[in-house]
Amino acid sequence: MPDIEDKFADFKSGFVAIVGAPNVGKSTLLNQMLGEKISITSKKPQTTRNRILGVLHRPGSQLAFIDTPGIHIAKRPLNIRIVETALSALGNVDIILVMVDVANPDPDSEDLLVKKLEKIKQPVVLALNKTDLVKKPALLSVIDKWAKAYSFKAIIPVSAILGQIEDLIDAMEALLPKGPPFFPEDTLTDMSERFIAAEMIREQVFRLTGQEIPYSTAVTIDSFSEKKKGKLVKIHATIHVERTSQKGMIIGKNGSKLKMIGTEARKEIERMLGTKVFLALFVRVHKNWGKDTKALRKFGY
Ligand SMILES: Nc1nc2c(ncn2[C@@H]2O[C@H](COP(=O)(O)OP(=O)(O)O)[C@@H](O)[C@H]2O)c(=O)[nH]1
Ligand SMILES: [Mg+2]
Repeated sequence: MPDIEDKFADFKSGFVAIVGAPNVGKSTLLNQMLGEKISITSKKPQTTRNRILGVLHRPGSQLAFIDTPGIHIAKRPLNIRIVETALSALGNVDIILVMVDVANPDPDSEDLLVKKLEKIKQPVVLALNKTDLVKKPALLSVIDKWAKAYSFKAIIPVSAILGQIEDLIDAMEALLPKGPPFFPEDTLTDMSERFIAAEMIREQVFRLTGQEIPYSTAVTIDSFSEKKKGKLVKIHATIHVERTSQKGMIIGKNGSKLKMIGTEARKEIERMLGTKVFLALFVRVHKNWGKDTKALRKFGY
């Protein structure tokens, strides 16, 4: 029998950090690469707050992606924590994937990013996302601009939403170091279903509420019943807001907003678990939790 070293003699594996400004499509790309939703997305910036791991298994290689919160100039303690989380992902990876939105350039975030890249030793690949929104000549001038800004190993136009991402995956695979896989073949992520369920609730708050509400929201899972064949999974969760006025806005007229958030989140959770779910949502005011370091820890940031 061949021993394990023989079996993986030609195997390639490594970690890839996905970084970029808020809202460029990092989480959308990760979900598309994995063919499954593990990272929440929305039209609003700063949806992702934690480090999200997703593992892509290919015949001769394994790519472990770390989806990061967007890098931006932060002032609030919550946002400072979020940017620290994004930057700390850069140190221990094999490849850095930088993503920009070609339809909505963000010079401030992009300058900050290029400055951070100057200190980096690992290979950096640039993904130019949302090519579905721009015409070819505009894209060519964007490619030209970026080629001058930094010595990327590859610059690849993609459309994460349309799944036009194969060239990008190939480019990253080519840069992987040799080595056996880090994760078993059936591992998609290291996050618990409990954590992803809380994220799916937070995603609907991001999508269905306006103004500052999404940024004042944290979600905790209070109970999560065991998955048993033929049985409903029962989940109790709390949406924490920073002010009493926000509680009313989450609940909505006659509870209509909260009901919508619950229904949409439940559908996503059912898809993830592959079973029917009963989801009960509560709303609680935790005054200014985003400025309270103890609360940040309690909510997982
Ligand atoms: N048109 C277009 N929209 C995209 C594409 N990729 C992502 N989006 C949208 O951009 C928004 C932000 O995406 P998200 O993945 O949350 O960005 P992140 O903050 O970088 O993780 C969402 O509304 C996505 O549907 C793309 O390739 N084309
Ligand atoms: Mg994201």
